[in-house]
Amino acid sequence: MFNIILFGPPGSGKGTQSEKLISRYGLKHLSTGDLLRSEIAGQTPLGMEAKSFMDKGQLVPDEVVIGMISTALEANPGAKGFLFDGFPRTEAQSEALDKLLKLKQTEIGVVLALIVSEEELVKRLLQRGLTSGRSDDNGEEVVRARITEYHKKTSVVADYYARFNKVVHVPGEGSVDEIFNNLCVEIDKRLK
Ligand code: B4P
Repeated sequence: MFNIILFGPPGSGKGTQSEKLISRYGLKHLSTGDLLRSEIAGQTPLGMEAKSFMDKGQLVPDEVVIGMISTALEANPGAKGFLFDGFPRTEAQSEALDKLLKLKQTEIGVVLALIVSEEELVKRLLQRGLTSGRSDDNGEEVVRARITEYHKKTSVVADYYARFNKVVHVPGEGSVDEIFNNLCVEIDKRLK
């Protein structure tokens, strides 16, 4: 089993690259953003709670997303490996993920961290907001709040995995295919 974390600030291209990576490597895609948006669409109690945080550009409480990931791992016993997209986003989520994977006698193989400048992130998210209908892309204030939340709570996740020598930084600006090829080079090195 080979498990990957695709890491980076909001709008760094995690969702975009995940689609390509799961198809190349046959991994199960676990995106907490997608899982939360599907709970919101289904108007579940969890979705309604999550929405109140997401609309303000804030992270959803740890226990909510950890519970969702735990359920998703249990639901996919035969997976060849998992691609975690947008999770973990706090140190508590990182520790919880390590424990959940240990129970499955596996671990994170690599953390691929996409590097994108703040101005490019804001530009991409506002552009997506024109068509996505996503309330968290709707206006510079909420977009900047998400980036601030990333610096306050999420950037430490890279430090956490760096302690185990698992982090590789990959430039996240340029064409989608160019970035994808650079990510594949890093994965292939570790699969050998
Ligand atoms: P997510 O759904 O994870 O999404 P994201 O941060 O917006 O972006 P991503 O990096 O996937 O960007 P994308 O590829 O789409 O999170 C949404 C919210 O959910 C969070 O703010 C939080 O509230 C909540 N949440 C999720 N997980 C959580 C957790 N674990 N704990 C707590 N809360 C959680 O790319 C963005 C745009 O850029 C797209 O329009 C794309 O077309 C464009 N783009 C991509 N690559 C490009 C390139 N190379 N060049 C130009 N444009 C590019």
